[in-house]
Amino acid sequence: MKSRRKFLKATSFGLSYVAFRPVAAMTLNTPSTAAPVKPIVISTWDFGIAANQAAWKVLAAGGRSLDAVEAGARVPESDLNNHSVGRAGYPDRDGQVTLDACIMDENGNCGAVAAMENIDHPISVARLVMEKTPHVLLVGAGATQFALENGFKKMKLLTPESEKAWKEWLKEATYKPTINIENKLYRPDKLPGNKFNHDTIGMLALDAKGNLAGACTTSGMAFKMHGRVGDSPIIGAGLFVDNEVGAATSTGVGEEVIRNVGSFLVVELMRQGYSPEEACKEAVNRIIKKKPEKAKEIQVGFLALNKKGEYGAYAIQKGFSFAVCHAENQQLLIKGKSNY
Ligand code: SD4
Repeated sequence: MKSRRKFLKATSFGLSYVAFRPVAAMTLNTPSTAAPVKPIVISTWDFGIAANQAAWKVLAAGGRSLDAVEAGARVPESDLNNHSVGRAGYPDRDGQVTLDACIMDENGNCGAVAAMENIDHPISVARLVMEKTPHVLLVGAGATQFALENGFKKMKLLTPESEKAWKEWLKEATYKPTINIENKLYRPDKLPGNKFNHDTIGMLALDAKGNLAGACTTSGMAFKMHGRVGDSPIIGAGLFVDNEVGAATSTGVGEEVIRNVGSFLVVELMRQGYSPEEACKEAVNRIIKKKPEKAKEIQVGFLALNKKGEYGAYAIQKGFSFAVCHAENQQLLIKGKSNY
């Protein structure tokens, strides 16, 4: 009751705040599982706030959660200041920008692209894979070919800023999958949760009809090996949706998420009665338990939404944040709880 009162107070404050200061969001330390609401959209990291706005337009008009998450994920994909999602993402160690994305609807349909080059908006290509092919995942040149055949334009993705960062990295050329190396190398204030932070976006939505969908899109770990694919386009790892139970997504070092089939695990734990936050925490604990020393050096965060509209998150390291958007407050930013 206490936390519900606190939440309501916070959200009504949020409404007026949003009305007068549209560019600023409010950050809360409130428990991340709040009173259930519907429709709702949640997404990883601070920049999820902007992405949520696009998704909200769809949800507020009574639209489908699948359309909402696609619209939302496209926002960071086209943000030229975002170096870990979409067209301005940092390249791999060979200087190639390769993009990964997946999407999943309320009927268990899903589509994905991985290691796709020269095409922006991988989330929309992933949706087309889901809707127009008998397959779930297209990779590399095949994904690019499919996108071109479906009206996408070929474009150079490496921006001058990304190229500069890559050339700087080449001086030492050491790939260390430490906590958001792509940000840490250049600006300490770009660490997770900071206002400059940009990272993989995972987005989950519950529409007015009570249907769930999710999307996840990334340029992957900066300066990865050419051809490396992380968790983000892997159904069950970076994203999973089960319309009977809930949806989950992840961010951080994808290898550890894949090893634990993280998002599927979170959804299955919710099926067993865990709250979204408890389920995310247990998935994080599995990673830590298997590799306690490595876990100290890396970030992985999970975000979950259940069928009732309750949400929660948990990460290995502090600094993980997520954005929440519903009728009462469209710019809520919540500091995720963490093991360390
Ligand atoms: C990956 N999970 O490719 C993504 C990247 C990410 O912080 O979230 N980076 O492993």
